[in-house]
Amino acid sequence: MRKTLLQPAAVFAAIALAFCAAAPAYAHFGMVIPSKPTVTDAADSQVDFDIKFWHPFENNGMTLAKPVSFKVYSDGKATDALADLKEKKTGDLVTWSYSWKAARPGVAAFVLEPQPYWEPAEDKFIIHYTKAYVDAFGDDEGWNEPLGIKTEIVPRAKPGGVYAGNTFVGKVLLDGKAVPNGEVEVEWYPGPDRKGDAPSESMVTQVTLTDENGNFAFTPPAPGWWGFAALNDADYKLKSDGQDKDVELGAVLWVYFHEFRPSEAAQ
Ligand SMILES: [Cu+2]
Repeated sequence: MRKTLLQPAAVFAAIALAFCAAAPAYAHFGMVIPSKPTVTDAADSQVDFDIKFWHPFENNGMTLAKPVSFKVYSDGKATDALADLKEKKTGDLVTWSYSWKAARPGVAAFVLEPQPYWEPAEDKFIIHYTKAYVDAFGDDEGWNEPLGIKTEIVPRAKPGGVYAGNTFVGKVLLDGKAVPNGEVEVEWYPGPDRKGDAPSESMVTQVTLTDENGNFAFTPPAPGWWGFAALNDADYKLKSDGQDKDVELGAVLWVYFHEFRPSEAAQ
């Protein structure tokens, strides 16, 4: 019994390794990572973004083809900044960068819509609508409004103001409607030059579920960037080699959790 269970898994792993650059069990995440989550100083108002399709905890990934769109939402309007994205290489993979300057107080949301990514190992396409927020000059209002994208995580805790050990709460929307009992994958991103170390594969990608109202809660144990990926099947198919294939729609949100060091202010 056990043997027959193991064999398909081994075959799956071999196939996955052939297509996916790294360990196959690890989850894919769209990534939009600002160089800082909050701008406080006009002399230091430039924010540089690292944009990629990745296995964050393992810190390796896939090539990200030229996105469908990259939008900046601020002051109630969306601006397409796709033309300002710069292609770069991370190892031998294509990733992207983007630079933005905070010009006035307010919260800006940055949203990547990638091209569908065909993942043979999972026999489906993956599209991760990926979002991050940056708040500037003390105005941190408006982060709890849906942006109206295909699928998104709407924060229910201020994304620019959470410490490691705080509970983050988000609401998952698909086509504007709450997703009850939906899966949300969670991964830590150790940073550009590090990779995480977990006791087992099941600890690389943590998983939580939304409640009947589409809300989920998660409490990161450590500071840094944490990604939340709410995954749902699209109500349409895309063709690979003439065959209809499932499409995974991900609503991905990246949130920075600060280290809690209250004594520093007193020093
Ligand atoms: Cu992969």
